[in-house]
Amino acid sequence: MKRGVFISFEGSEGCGKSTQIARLERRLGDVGIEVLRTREPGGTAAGEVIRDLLQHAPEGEHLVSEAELLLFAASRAQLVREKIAPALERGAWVIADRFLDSTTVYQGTGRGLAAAAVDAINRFAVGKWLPDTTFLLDMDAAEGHARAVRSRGDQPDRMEDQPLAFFESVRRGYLKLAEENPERIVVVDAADEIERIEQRIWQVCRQRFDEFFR
Ligand code: Z5A
Repeated sequence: MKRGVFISFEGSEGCGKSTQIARLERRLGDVGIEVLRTREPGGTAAGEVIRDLLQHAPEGEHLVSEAELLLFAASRAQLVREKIAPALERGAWVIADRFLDSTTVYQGTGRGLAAAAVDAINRFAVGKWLPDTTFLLDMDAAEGHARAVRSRGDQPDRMEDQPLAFFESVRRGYLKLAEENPERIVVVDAADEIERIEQRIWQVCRQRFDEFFR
């Protein structure tokens, strides 16, 4: 059995990850490819409890950055072994709405935790399971935030409730990561039209993983 393809989507809030993941999932379904779609934090029973603690629960309000990092990593460690690895092993594609790059950038660049520690914890959490390709949906932080507020229409959660400078540093962190990993990370202009972004992502998937479409 051929191992499936592992794709992750990254970017700051409101950049259009959910929109593009739904479109890619539909296109893959149309050609008969099984897809497991995940989101982080969360995606397992334990992960959803961690998500609540990180984003909404009053008990998470005063979490220190180090605890935040370990909770994101714990949620991912569970998701990888419970869902992602078995799906890839049975030949399905996995499309992850955020993966370890989010931790590198939000907890490393954004919160200012030491890059070496973040990297070591990230690697320990995911083991050998790394994305084959990552789409970074890049856009101006203020515009992304405005989009997210328009589509959400309610109060920001704990992770969203940060100053603009935080999201600007997140964007810079992502672009630096893309520069350092040009083979894996494909930067896409997230301010472009939805259909054009969809086409670009599809084209990259067809080219890179041609053997799945024969
Ligand atoms: N976090 C972390 O700190 N460390 C970690 O390790 C991990 C996560 C894994 C998770 O948030 C939070 O946790 C996140 C990072 C942090 N915090 N922040 N900020 P989440 O899961 O609740 O949400 P999100 O990942 O930030 O995504 P989102 O805000 O839900 O947005 P999205 O999925 O990227 O975008 P969308 O829902 O597809 O689109 C937003 C709106 O824009 C919607 O109305 C669309 O119709 C519209 N849209 C989409 N594309 C376009 C284009 N191209 N043009 C115009 N309008 C568009």
